[in-house]
Amino acid sequence: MTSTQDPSVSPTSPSDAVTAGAHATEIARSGASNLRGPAAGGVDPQRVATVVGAALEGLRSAIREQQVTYEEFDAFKQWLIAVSDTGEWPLFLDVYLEFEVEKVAAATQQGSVGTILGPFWLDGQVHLDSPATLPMRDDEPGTPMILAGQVTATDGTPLAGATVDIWHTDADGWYSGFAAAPPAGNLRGVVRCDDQGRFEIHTRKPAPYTIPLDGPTGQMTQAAGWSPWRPAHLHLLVAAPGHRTLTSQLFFTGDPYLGNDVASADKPELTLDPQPTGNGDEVRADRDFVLERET
Ligand code: MBD
Ligand code: FE
Repeated sequence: MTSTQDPSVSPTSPSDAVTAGAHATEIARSGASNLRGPAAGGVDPQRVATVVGAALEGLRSAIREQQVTYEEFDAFKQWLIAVSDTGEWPLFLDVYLEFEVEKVAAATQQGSVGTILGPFWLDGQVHLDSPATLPMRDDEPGTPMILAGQVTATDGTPLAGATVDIWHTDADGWYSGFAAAPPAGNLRGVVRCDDQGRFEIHTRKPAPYTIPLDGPTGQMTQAAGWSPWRPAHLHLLVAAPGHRTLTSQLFFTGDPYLGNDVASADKPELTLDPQPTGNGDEVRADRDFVLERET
């Protein structure tokens, strides 16, 4: 890591790509964010040759087709170095490639549709019993929102031991742990479902999110004229003993960035349409999850 930031400490500048990047890099380096199973341990040389060979051939064919110049090749080198220097590999990889890996994984999975994890999950958050209110500031901005539902197995059996690990931005688009404004643990928690697998989570509606614009991932995105925005989303890990953990996100009807997610992670099945509860400006969305039995 080239940054001198201590990754265990929240960054102090909210839009600082380097501090957010350093933290995400440290988590990825430790393997803590590998939630879909341990590394295969030992890489098959034939697989290396096949996959790395195909990836390199993709780049070589871009050079041939686009007649890439030395000037462009040198700019590419400098950009790659900047991605390392800012710790943005997790951000870049999760924004531009993870959705394709998720599609490969999803093709052999049963139960609820999921999507990518992204770079901002944190381990070790507070455990709460349902109904739960996520940790938040006294004056937490945004529309009060309830997410409620039930976790079942593919045969319909309620999963009593289920947990819903949830994390999302505040109403200004900042993630706790990666930006200065929200305190540690803000709008993050692991909610234990009741004996019928039911959960009810009280939080605030998140805001659309732009990837950091002061780092190489955002700068490349803008240089290409692409949108750096993600639609507002809740991140979820839905887990139960003996079942495959579902990694998902939930989006909101009417969001201006739906269908134009820089991370290509939004899916029609994942859209919520929260309705007023009549309690002030509070809204509520209901969503059930189905988990596949582990084989
Ligand atoms: C995010 O908030 C996110 O969820 C992903 C996948 C990539 C960048 C920022
Ligand atoms: Fe996110």
